[in-house]
Amino acid sequence: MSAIEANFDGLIGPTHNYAGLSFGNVASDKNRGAVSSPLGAVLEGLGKAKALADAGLVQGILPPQARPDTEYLRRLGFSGSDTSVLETAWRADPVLVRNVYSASPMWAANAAMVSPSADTQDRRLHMTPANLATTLHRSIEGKSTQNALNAVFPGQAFKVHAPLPLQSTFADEGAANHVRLCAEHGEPGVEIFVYGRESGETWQGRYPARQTRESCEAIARAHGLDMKRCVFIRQAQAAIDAGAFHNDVVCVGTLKTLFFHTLAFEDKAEALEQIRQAAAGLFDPIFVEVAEADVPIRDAISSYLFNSQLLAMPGDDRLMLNAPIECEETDSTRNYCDMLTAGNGPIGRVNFVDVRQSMRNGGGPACLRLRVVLTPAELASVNPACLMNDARYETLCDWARAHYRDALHPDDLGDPALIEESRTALDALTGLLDLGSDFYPFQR
Ligand code: SUG
Repeated sequence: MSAIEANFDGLIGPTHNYAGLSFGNVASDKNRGAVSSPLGAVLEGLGKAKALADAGLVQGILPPQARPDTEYLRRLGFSGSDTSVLETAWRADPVLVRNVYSASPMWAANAAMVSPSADTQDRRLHMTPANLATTLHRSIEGKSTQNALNAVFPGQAFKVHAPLPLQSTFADEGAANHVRLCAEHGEPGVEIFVYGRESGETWQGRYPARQTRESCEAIARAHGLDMKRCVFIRQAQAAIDAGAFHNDVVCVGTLKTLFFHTLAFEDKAEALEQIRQAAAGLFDPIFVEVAEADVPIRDAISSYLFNSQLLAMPGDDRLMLNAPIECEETDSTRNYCDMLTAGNGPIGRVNFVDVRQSMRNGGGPACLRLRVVLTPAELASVNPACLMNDARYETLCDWARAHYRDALHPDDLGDPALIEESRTALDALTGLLDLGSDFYPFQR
């Protein structure tokens, strides 16, 4: 068996809600104040993961983080019992409380940048948790992500770094701004880092550029990558202004294929040439470029066509796009998908998947997963309780039904009962995923 590309999905936490926290994320803004369904969301996510496991892909799970993050509120001067910390903070600043309640770690594409061992100097699999410095609610994720990755990927085969310094110069959003192309997963590949801005410049955009060139370069260095095989590309400001707050909203790639919107990169010709050069001697990249006339960027962003999982499915000779169901409901993207699969290009099939609960916060099928290329030996080292199978799926669905609310309004975050509810759920989860009984801060 050679190396495979596994998907680790973020298990959606019990406080999933629509607080409108992400400036520049059109869906998050549009749905601010809507009633969410944490139970519906977690079941959608588990369903997506289970379907890929059933089809023969290796599928893992990353645990949610403890929310509310009461430690964060304590650092801001709130004191007393956890309940009174929450109550006082809610009275003083409900928006702050919404930030520490966000279930945003579900978007595992933002958990880390990952370099497979085939690309690294020391032949270990390197991961750098994202610091998510740009948004308040996500900037609290990095350290806990590091702990989670250590629990899921233990042992010498893996090198889990600390997040980059939590500073605007090193703003980093993880694999959502990273694409790896290769001939075979286990062979050396080309690592493409996409950044929105350089730290020194005065950003003129309508929305924040969340990734800096400096953070990309630091990660490439820390992972011990061969710089000849690394490409640093600037995301188009037009794409960010249209709502592509991560590159994976307008671009996805796997193996030799890069699927992207024509407006994704600031200098497209230069970007493609750099990729060709970095791949020279390894493989010829295949570019599938989607024209504005076929899919206007507006539709690309509302339907999340490029936030699909691009997958080599067992038994298929062409790639499959695991696309949000919104792409079937949008005329331009549905027509484009029909055209794509009728042609003889590298993408031969499109499957539509319903992850609407996450989509309403700007997270499609590709946001929900972290891709990790694993050799057989590395796969054998992964915490087996975090891998999806029939029994685990049933157990996790039962667990969610026992603990999750069916409806949650952002105003419900002021309800002190939610603290205990969410802790009871996560405490039970540590047993199911074999994370140890001191995994979460509230357990220690
Ligand atoms: O960072 N939404 C996330 C969506 C992340 C999508 N990930 C990728 N593209 N890979 C974000 O903007 C919204 C939370 C709220 O508004 O309540 C949020 O954080």
